[in-house]
Order: sequence, then C-alpha cells, then structure tokens
Amino acid sequence: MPSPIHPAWLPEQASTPLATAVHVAGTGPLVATVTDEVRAATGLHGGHLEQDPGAARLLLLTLDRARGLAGDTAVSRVLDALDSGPASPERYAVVRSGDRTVVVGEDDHGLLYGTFALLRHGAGEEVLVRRPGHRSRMLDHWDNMVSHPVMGTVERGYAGDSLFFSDGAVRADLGRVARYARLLASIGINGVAVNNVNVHRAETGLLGPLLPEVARIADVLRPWGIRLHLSVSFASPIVLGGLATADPLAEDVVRWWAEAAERLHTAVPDFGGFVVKADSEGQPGPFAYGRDHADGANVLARALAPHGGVVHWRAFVYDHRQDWRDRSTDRARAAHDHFAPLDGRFEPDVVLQVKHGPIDFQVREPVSPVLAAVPATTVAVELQLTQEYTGQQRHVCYLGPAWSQVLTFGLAEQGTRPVHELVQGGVVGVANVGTDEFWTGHPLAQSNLFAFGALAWDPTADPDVVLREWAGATFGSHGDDVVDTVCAMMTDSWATYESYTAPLGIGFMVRPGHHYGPDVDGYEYTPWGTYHFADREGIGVDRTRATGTGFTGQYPSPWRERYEDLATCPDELLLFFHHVPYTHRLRSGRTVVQHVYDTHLAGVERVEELVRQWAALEGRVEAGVFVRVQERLAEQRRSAQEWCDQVCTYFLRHSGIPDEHGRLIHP
Ligand code: GCV
Repeated sequence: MPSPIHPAWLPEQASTPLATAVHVAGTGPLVATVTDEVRAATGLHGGHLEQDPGAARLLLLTLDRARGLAGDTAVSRVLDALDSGPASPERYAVVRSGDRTVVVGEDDHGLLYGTFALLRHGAGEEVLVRRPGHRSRMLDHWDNMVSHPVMGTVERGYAGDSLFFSDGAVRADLGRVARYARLLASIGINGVAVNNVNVHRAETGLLGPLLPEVARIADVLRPWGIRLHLSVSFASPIVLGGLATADPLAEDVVRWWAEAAERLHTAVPDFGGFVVKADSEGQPGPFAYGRDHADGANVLARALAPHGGVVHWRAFVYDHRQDWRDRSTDRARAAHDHFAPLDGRFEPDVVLQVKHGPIDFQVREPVSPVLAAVPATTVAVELQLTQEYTGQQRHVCYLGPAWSQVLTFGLAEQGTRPVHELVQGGVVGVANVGTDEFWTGHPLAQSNLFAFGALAWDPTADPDVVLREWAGATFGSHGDDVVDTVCAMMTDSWATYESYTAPLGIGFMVRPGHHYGPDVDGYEYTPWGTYHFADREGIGVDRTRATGTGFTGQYPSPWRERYEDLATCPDELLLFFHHVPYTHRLRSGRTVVQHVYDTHLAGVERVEELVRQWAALEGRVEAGVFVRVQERLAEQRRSAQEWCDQVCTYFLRHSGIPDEHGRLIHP
C-alpha cells in the first residue's frame, strides 16, 4: 500500500465555504481547471454550477467575459478597479459585493490564481487587485533519470525519489505530478524545469527519442498554467546528434539546435525553454571551443526564438580545480569576472540565472554583485529550496526571511534599487520535493515551497505573514494555538541554524561531498575554492581591494566601500570579507571568539526549546506529522550539539582563548 500523500497547505477544510451558485466563464485552457476546482469546492459545501450569470452568487470570469457583464454592479466595481491600474498578464481582482462575489482574471492564468486566492482567503468588500512582481516564477528540479550512485534520483534531494523519473524513464503514473502541479498553481508557480542541470547521458535523450515522454509531463503541468523547461547539455549535438563538435559557431551545430527546438515545439507547443549549466563542475561548455558564454547561450536562444521559450543560462561558473595554496584566486569573484564583460552581448531571450550569493547557497552570503553588473542583460535570481547547506530537511529552517532579505536588498543605484527590481528574468528556485509522503521529507519544510511561491509573486511580502498564512492553511483546523506554536518555532529558525553552524558569513565548514554536519577543515585543503584560512591569530577571507582578492570592488557603491572597511562591514558578513584576529571586537561589543561561543551554545538551547514546543503539540496535530517532525527534531538536536562542539573546540584550540563565562568548551 503506498503511503497517503499529505495535502500540504490545501487540505479540504482550508478552503473557504462556497455554498453558492457559481458561474465560470472565460477563454483559455485553464478555465476548465478553475471549473473543476470550484466544482470540488462547491460540491463540498453544497453549491452548484450556474449557467446564468445573473442568477450566480459567485462569478469567476476572465477579463474579456467580464467586460460583457459590465452592467452587473459587482462586476463593474471590479472592472473599475482593474481599469484604474496598469494592465498586466496574470493579474486578478476579487471582491464581495452584497451577497455576490466576483473574481476576474486578466487572462486565464489570472483567473486560476484569483480562484485559489478566493478559496484560501475568501473575499472582502474592498476590491483586491493583485499582480505578480515577476513574470517568471520557476522551479528547477535537480532530478536524474537514472539513480546516481551517490546523489540518487534527485541531486541534493532530501525528500525521496524523483516525482518525474524512475529507472531511466518518465514515470508511467504521473498522478503525483498532477497533485504537485496543483500545489504549485495555488502559489503562482508558472514554470518547472524537470531535470538536473548536471545532465547525464540518459537525460540527453529527453531532447530526442524521449520527447513523447517529455510531452506527457508537459500535458500534466499545462492545465495548471505551468510550462515545462528542460536542462540540456551543451554537448548534446555530439552526444545525441553524433556531430564531431558542439562549437556554437559551427554551422552544423547551429542547425542541430534549430532542429532540436523545432522538434520540441512540435511535441510541446508551449515549451518553456532550456536551462544550461556550462563550463561548470565538469559540465561541457563553449570554453572548449575558445568561445565565450554569450556565443554559447545565443545559439540556443536563436534556435528557440521562432517558437518562443527562453534560455536560462547559469552564471554559476567557477574553477573547481583550484589550488588552495594560491590565495589570489577567489571563487566569489568568478561569476562577475566571467559575465560582466559579456553584458549587452546576449540575445533578448537569454536569461542569466544568478545564484543569490557569490559562492553557493550558504546560510549567509552577501548578495551576488552580478545581479547589478549586467544592466543590459535579463537576469534571474536563483534561490535554493532544497536545504543542501541549511540542514537537509532534517533541521527546521524556514528560509522566507533569508530570501526576503535578498529580494529587498538595495543593491544598485546607491543602495536604492532592490534586487527584485533588477531581476526582470524572474525568480528561480531549486525544488525541495520528492516522492516522500510529506512532499518535503520534513513536513515543516513545506513552508519553504509555499514561501518561495509567495515571494516570487510578491517579493515585498513580509516573510512572517507568509509563514502565518502557510501555517494557518496547513494546521489551522487544529486550532489557533497550534498555528501560533508552529510559527513561534519557525520564525527564527534560519537565524537559529546560522547560530550553531558556520559563523559570521564564513560558510562551508560542512562535511565534504554530502554537505551534512560539521567538518570545519573539511574543504580547507581541497580544490573547491571554499576556504576559511583559520590560523592561530585569526580567521576569514580577505576579499578587500586593499590587501585581498579585490572582490569588494565588484560591488557598486555604497557596498564596495562598506564591505571594504572593517568599520562598516556588517558583522554577519565579517568573515566573508575580512581576515580578522579572534579578538576582533564586533559591533555587539563581543570578540569574534566570544561571539562564536555565545551563539553556538545559545543555538543548541534554542533547538532544545523547539523540541519542547513541538512535544506540546502531541495529540493536537495529525499523528504521522507529529512523529515525523519529532524524529527530525531529535536529529536536529543531536546535529546542533555536534556543530556546536566542533566549531567551539576549533576556535578554542586555535585561539587559546577560553569562554568568558567559564562554560564547558571541550579543549
Ligand atoms: C547541481 C552545488 C551543488 C551541486 C549542484 C551545483 C549547481 O555545487 O553541490 O550538487 O549541482 O551546486 O548549482 O550546479
């Protein structure tokens, strides 16, 4: 018997009662989905579908249909509100006017999102108009067709196997994908790349013999307004096409990509486009042919151009065969060094996909300077939902606050222009789901999927409000006090994770390979470019222009000056930018070493409190959820202690400075 699948934030009881006569009208394929959704919801609460709009109590309309009903007072209120603002694809408006409720979508996508908004929140008497902050809101799955001996079927996956693939093929039963797509639609996701950016031989076939299988997945995603994207290997013309080269300027290569795009478009008419990791961590790319990344991206973009679709070209390009003895090479610099000089050379349908920080999804990094360095290029920011470096879905770590900080960070124009305005190519997240019965392994990690959707739609949303909304939808039927407890546990969980792991922005310190648990020197003498340079005097990476790698110079003002100067560099990023003595005093007044002791010991105490907070919910939440979270918290408690002990002991041994408060730090 397969385990039941958890409903996440869409349990039946979370929808607003719609005991009413419902009229649905519009154009576009998603209108059928909307009809099914309200039929299910009204069926639950005793309503029915109504042909006559005049007799309906709930009207769900696309804008073109709403215009035909402008004589209706409630509809005309919505039209007035929509007409008083700028038109925007996917926009919707919702209102309750007397005993009638109206939802109007600018298009069928807007109607779908408006319907979910109504089901979740109901309607108020003021017309609520909402439009997405980003046109593209996409999830990248790092799913493999064939199970990798180390990574399994999902690279950095902590929630079971791939939803899409099994044993080298697309799953015969895509029922779970359909449920997933519904969850995604309810939070406004409109694109999914189904396979890993590390493309192996098996996945190359997705562009060729396996196209009908790709089309099957696209057919399941389409009714939910989600376009399918594929990660492709730059070497596909060789591996799949049998050509002698993948040189992007070679005529037969240009032709091969054009034919591949044509085939794709025939099989999947709304194909979203390609995602490419090139010249990075062993993936092939244009450097092999003496070409640059604009040459590489453009050949794919030109192939897609006649059909629509974009190329998400990743900026995650760095030397992973670095010599740790060479202190001048700095992995943080790499993306800017490679891509800033190419600004203005990319085809319009290339989106440069930039990880939010310059290294690799660490618990704390500065915002990547690349996001402000290529104004003539369309840029997307990449976030990581799957908790590779943030506890691997064994630790509670609500990432909404971290992403909110990135999206609202004033990076450009003297600190006045936030990241969310710079990323015209939208927001991309590395997915955190799999075949696990709770979707995300740790049931509370569902919050990260929910928050990604919410912040991709509205990057200015308050992550605490988003958390409460998620907790209310997921646990609301168990009582407000349960929701309060869950929120209280999670609101500072990112800060808690940071407090007992790598301090002050230094990053890594994880076990090499799988990246779980502490190993302070694990990466110190490796080729991966992620070092902390601790010695008996101090720790940190000097990335200043004055004496270090010069990385600070990649930032626009005021950040280049602020990060350069010890006096103005924010404490939480101190060791990212500076090598300082253990006795360096932070703005808090504490020394670096004392900060490490204090935060790590407090972090463990906070996890102990989490264990107690959750224990109080026994019998108040579904038993399966209770047990799973309880098990994960026990592991988080163990792991937090291990982190605390190793990091504190490391600092004690290197500095020789004991804790000011005389607490036990293992010598
Ligand atoms: C998909 C990190 C991860 C890799 C991942 C890579 C990337 O290095 O550890 O597993 O590969 O980022 O984003 O391409």
